[in-house]
Amino acid sequence: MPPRRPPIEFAAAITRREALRGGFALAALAAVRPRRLFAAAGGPTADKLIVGKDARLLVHNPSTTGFEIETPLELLREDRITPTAKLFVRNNQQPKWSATIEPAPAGPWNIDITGMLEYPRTISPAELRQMPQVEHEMVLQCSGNGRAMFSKSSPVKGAPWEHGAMGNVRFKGVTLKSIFEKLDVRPDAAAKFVTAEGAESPGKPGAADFEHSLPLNEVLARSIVALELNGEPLAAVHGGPVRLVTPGYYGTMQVKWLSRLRLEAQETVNHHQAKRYRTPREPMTPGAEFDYGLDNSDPHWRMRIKSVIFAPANEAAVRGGAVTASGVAWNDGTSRIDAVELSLDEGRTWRRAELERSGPYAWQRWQAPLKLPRGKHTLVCRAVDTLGNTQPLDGAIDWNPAGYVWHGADRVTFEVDA
Ligand SMILES: Nc1nc2c(c(=O)[nH]1)N[C@H]1C(S)=C(S)[C@@H](COP(=O)(O)O)O[C@H]1N2
Ligand SMILES: [Mo]
Repeated sequence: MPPRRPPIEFAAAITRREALRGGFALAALAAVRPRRLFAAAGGPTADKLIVGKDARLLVHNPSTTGFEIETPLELLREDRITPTAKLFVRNNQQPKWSATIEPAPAGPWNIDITGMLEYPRTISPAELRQMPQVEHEMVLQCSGNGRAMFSKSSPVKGAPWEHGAMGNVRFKGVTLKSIFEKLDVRPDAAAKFVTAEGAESPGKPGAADFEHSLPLNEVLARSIVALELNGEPLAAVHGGPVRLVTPGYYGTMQVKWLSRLRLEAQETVNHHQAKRYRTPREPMTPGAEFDYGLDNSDPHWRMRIKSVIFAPANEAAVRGGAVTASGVAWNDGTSRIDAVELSLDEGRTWRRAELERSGPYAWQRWQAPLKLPRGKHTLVCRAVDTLGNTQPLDGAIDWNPAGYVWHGADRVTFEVDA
């Protein structure tokens, strides 16, 4: 077990008067009294662990064998593109030199392409830099994001991420398709998966090395080998010099420090692919156990449709009756987000929020003016896409032992003062 963070001591809560005097960055956010105030007291802050990270990030796990660091909603909602300094970090294992948002140190690097092809190929970041580049604005989200919500029905294992194991970023690089064309890679007909390996070793001796398999057809349609993040050379902590990036897929599949791609007929039986980062196909009773196999569970490939409320903040006190609710919604990019729907009566009636359109893999930002009487209110939010995918009102129906792929309708409770 990785060391868990010490119990949180909350910083003194900001009073409403102080917040108003300071003036929140977003005028729409009349909400104050955030439920949680940034990093745990006592342990090292994110800027001490990773050069260039924001000190206000929430450190779930400071272990140098695998950081788990979350972006509090209060920070996440400030930007359309999440700045690299604020982006969450989730490592199962990590190279020693990677604890910085600066680029990876210069030095020899190769990506080998092996497995089911006539003979192995190799390509370097320098060669990739000479090739045509594409850029995707996209959600990067850990499949454990929202895990804390499952624990309300029955405890789950893993870091208690709230909504901040995600960000909306820009990755730029070379498509896998063009790399295969340039190197004349012709996978055997029986090759159905690409297994991606990072260059780093497990943090603990004997532990399984991190790797993941993705469907070959999707990789050829979507994936890039990324060289840049948010317009800069790819930050070392986020996988620099090169990362396999498949827009619309969960974060765990976005393999950092990419060193090898294996063409294979089956998903790898590696622990991280076969026993972790999967969800049972059939609904479970909360609290029950599950023996993961390749054919009774699904790997965390395409993201499920989801929306999150950024304002009002949960448990906020909101001044006056006119409140602008806002947030984001996204899916796996296969179909368009058709609507973001809001309810103030626990799902009996819904109204549509206004959507600001962005690229297929990016957050679609939404907002809605609400006129509300004094008193306590609960706002529920769900997204619907053109394929008819939506979010369950009670996300706990997807309960699973490791608390993965939460996508329940989001919900905040707040108080309107006169
Ligand atoms: N090589 C490597 N790639 C990795 C990981 C890792 O431990 N090693 N962790 C994965 C997981 S579980 C997630 S959620 C994302 C997190 O990406 P970030 O740290 O850049 O935000 O990276 C993924 N890629
Ligand atoms: Mo993850």
